[in-house]
Formats: sequence, structure tokens, C-alpha cells
Amino acid sequence: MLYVSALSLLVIASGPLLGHAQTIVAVNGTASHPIPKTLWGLMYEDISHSGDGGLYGERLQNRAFQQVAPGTTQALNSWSAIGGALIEVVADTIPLSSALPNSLQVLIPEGAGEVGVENSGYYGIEVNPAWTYNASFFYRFPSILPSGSIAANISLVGAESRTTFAASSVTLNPTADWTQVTTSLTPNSSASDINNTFTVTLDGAAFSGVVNFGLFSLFPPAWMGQENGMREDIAQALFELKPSFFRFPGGNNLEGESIATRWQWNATIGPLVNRPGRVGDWGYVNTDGLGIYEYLIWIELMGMQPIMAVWSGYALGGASVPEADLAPYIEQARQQIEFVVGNTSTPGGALRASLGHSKPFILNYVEIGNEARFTCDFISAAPSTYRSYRWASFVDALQNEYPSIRFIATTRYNNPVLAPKPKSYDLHVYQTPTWFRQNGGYYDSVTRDGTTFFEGEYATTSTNSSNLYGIPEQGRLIYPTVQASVSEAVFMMGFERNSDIVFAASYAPLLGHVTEHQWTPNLLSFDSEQVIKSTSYWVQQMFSANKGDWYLPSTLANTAGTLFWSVVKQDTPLAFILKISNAGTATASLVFELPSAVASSGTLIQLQGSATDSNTPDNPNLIVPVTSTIAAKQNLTFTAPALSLSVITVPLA
Ligand code: LX5
Repeated sequence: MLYVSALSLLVIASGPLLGHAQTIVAVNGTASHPIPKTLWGLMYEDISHSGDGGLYGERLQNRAFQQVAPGTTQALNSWSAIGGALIEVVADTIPLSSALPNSLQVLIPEGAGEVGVENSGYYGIEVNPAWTYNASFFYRFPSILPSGSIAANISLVGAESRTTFAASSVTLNPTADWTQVTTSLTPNSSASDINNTFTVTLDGAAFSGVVNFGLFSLFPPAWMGQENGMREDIAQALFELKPSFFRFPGGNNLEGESIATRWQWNATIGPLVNRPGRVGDWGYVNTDGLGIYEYLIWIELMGMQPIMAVWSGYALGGASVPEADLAPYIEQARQQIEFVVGNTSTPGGALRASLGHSKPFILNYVEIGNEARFTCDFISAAPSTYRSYRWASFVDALQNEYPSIRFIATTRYNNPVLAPKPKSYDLHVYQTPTWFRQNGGYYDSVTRDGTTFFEGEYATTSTNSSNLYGIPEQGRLIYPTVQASVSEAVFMMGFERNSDIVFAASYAPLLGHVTEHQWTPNLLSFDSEQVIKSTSYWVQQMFSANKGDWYLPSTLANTAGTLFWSVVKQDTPLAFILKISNAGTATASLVFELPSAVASSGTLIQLQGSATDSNTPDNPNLIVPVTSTIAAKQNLTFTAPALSLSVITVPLA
């Protein structure tokens, strides 16, 4: 049970000088528990183009015509013809690979001028003269061969202006065999907007006939130079959150609408020509260019550790694998973990080493499935099959193989009751600002029986408790608001206070493209050239960058109120860190009775705004944290502005 003491008595004293109530917060000098290193991190899945078109560095959409029906308009998604060229996606008679059966067939009419194809990217392409883009594609001449080598021009062009920002000529040899060409593009200037395209053109005077293209790519420098890596600005914004873990690959996007379309780790490794991609769970094709190996390398570069999910025998469309047929899926999960941590004498470890990482990756946490909690899901047998055999089947087999890994169940806590008893649960909540304020004590009364918790998904989705997943007109948020973010901060203070049992927590979803998204709000929104750090992003950053090492119990706040706080102690440099969330519309005054003498000044980081203020594409920095110096003393008086989160760091004397 949570540590409570005389401290809990909330004392409201009227401030003689201030003429309004002052909240007295007594702070205990004895820590109740250490703050886990893993407390703040990231929940990720490819939703709203978080992966393809977001974190993943590739700029071309539908680059390899994966998982599309040849001959359809949909198959040409993001592609269009230039000049008189006739284009179609075909099931190639000689596919580039068994994984990539489709190619883009381009007919160059007799006597045509410069004709070809163009790709509009993920709703635009940023043209940045500071970058050298790697560009490439595969080609073959399926029927008539050119009489000799011909030139193809690869360019970055203004979609409307047709201004050429970068161009390079490559040579196509007269061959019916798939051949890759690569080149680099360095723009001579930046474009005024993102309405730019990637073009490949040939001179119809030099050749008329058919050429098939496959697996195009346009890849600017990736974050930290990772091969086939991450988009720099998005990865950097995530890095600045100082996250300690990365939950992947999902979320729903792990599960697949069907068993066949589930996420499969082994389909996401090796050369890109061998990655078939899949129809993701959020209405678009995942290229799987961002595969398990790329995730793990990036997680390591970011200084995080993975919380990795394995598929657990259930697809979102409602299908559960019968118990008798589970073995190959359990084996696939075992091999997934072996790929991550197996030593090189194992097939998985050897495969990892062959990709360039012989040392096992860190892996302490593995989730069995995602959200096997839906008892209300009328089409789903998920909870019952998870309870009746899937949980036990997976965890028994995998725990036996990997005794040092902590396996996480994805049902509600003890609902349904699972056997064997899970050591950890991943709980999710999407709610209103009021709910988050009133439920900061969610874990306060949880029995301490060794079970630990990962709050793998939480966010304010709406201001309307009877319609949490509705539309904006019904209260759904498009972008986090100040009111939502300072209320989430109260729930996060509850994680700090209970971080003896809550070892990790992550807002969700993490990323969303402003043009095409299946869910709002998101922690970070982006388009093809800018990243919008939401007010909730800043709250996450203010907690993660000021995590502290020890939790100091203090007077408990009134959960029905609007003023909340937490106090932690940091070892290096030695300091008290006070967090104050004032979700009210009036300033509020507090006195912190600190347990020991402090320096005469400290640092104040403050996020403050009007309740419905949000950072948006038109005004991405409307609300940002402001840092200043603050006078300090052992009895520290602080006036919290309305609708604000304040983080005060006071060095000990
Ligand atoms: C939610 C929960 C948004 C998604 C799920 C995640 O973050 O993928 O784990 O989807 S939901 O509510 O539609 O199931």
C-alpha cells in the first residue's frame, strides 16, 4: 500500500499578505522509493504515417508498389505520368524479387519529348539544399531494348512551378535484367514550400517503348547517419525527450486485420528487395523498410531500451489461432527474441551478426500481444482465448527459454484473471482532462505484491467523457491543448508517486502526419518538412528531463481540486525537483516545506497558456516552456499561474 503519513493532511492556510488561500506542502526527507530509470519513454506503432512517411527516412510513397492490385489506380498512389508517358503498375513477368512482384511499367510514345514519371512523396517533399539525397531505382526493358545506352534524368522539381532544384543524369543500359542505378541529388536552393516531386524522365527522341521500374528511393541524410535510418528532425525531436524506452511495433499495428497480415519480424529484415511489406492495421501499406533491425539499431543510438511486442495468436479482424495450431507462432516469437538477444551460435544471433550487430541487443521487456483486454469488443474472442490458452501458451514457452526477460500481459489488471499470474501488465487509457486529474491516484491503492505496471498508452483524446473517440464537433482533440497537457501531468505525477510499481509510461500515439492520420491527438505532428511539438510533448519533456532519482512523499493533493504537485530528489547535481500542475483558471499559491536547506536560487521551467491553446502547423511554437531563475529557500513559496505546469529545481545547500 502507498506510503502515507501525517504529511497527507492537506493544509490550506490563508496567505495573510496574498489575501488568498495558500496550500502548504510538507515534504518528507526520506524517500519512499527510487524512480526507475525506465519511467519515461515512447510508444510507437505505424499509425497516421508514423513510420512510412514519418520516422522512416524514405521520402517516396509507394516506392515499390507493395501489396497493391496491379492495373488499378490505387496501385499508382503518389505516382503520375509526365508528358505523354503511359504508366501502369503491372505484375512483372520477371519480378524484381519474389517479395516485390509488381513494377511500374512506363510506355514512352514514339517521338515524345522528355517524358516519364513523378512521385509526390508523403503529401509533399522537402527540398533542402543542405542535404545530399541518395536516389535510386531498378529498371529493365521487358520487350524492345534500346539500341544503346540511354540517359535518364532524376530530379527534384516544383510540382506547380516545375522549377528544378536538383538533377542528375544516369545511364540505362539496354538490358531485360533488373539493374539498379543510384545517384545523389544536392539541391541548388530550397523550395518555397513542400509541393515538390521526384521525377524520372527519359528523352522520347532517344527511345520509344516500354521500360519497367522497381523499388525507387529518395533518402536524405538519416539521423546520426544510420543506414536506412530515421528522418533527422523527427528523430532529433524524440531524442530531446530523453526517452528511456521504445515500445514497438504496436499497438494495433502488431496484430494485423488477419493472421496473414500480422506484423512478422522476419519479413522486415535483410535487403529491401526481399521485404514484401504488408497491409497495416491503419488503412495503408507498410513498406517494412523500417524493420526490426533498423528499430533496434536506432533504439541503441537513442540510448533507449526496447519494450518489444510479439504477436500472440489474435488478429484484429477477430480470428484467434486455435490452441492446437499455436506452435509455429510461438516459435516465430521465440525466433524474434533470439534475433534480438541470441548469441551468435544461434541462428537468430548469427542472422543479427550477419547484418552487422554481433553483440546481442538489450531486451528486458517483451509484451505478449496488444490490448487483449477488450471484453467489450463484440466481434472479438481476444480476451477469452488470451485467458483460456494464448497467454499461458506463449509465456510458458518464452519464459522458459528466456528466464531473464519480464513478459508483460496486455489485459486489464486481473481482468480476466490469467494463469500463470503475470509479473507485469500494460494498461491503456484514453480519457478527458477531468478524468486524468481525478485519477492521479489510480495506482495509490494497488496491492504491492510484486506485480508491476507499464502504462503503455495514455492521452487526453476528448473533452467529452461520453464520446472519447468521436469527432472534433463532439469534443475530440486534433492537437493536445494546455488544459489536456497540464491534466495529463497530474496522471504522470501519479506514476512518479507509484513508481515502485509503475516502471514505465508512454503517451500515445506518438506521431501523426497532419495531412493523413487515423487518430488524433498525437504527441508530435508533422508534415514533410516540419515537426510540431505539442503541449503534451513539452509536458513529457519536462518530466523526462527532470525525472529525479528518488520519490519524496509529500502532502497529498485533493483529487477533486485543480492544484497538484510532486517532489523528487536528484542525486547529481543534488537537488529537489518540484513539479506543480495548476489546471485551474486562477493563480494558486503554495508553500513547500522542504526537508533540508537549499540554495538561495533555483531554476523554473514553466509551460503556461489558455485552456484551448495548442501548437499547430500554422503556429507550432505558440506554447513552449520558458526557463528562468527563481529565488529559493527551505520554505519555498510559489505562485502557480493558471493552466500551467511548473518544474522547479532547487539545489541543496
Ligand atoms: C488504440 C489502442 C491508438 C491505438 C491501440 C493503439 O494508440 O494501436 O493499442 O486503438 S484502438 O483504441 O482503436 O484499439
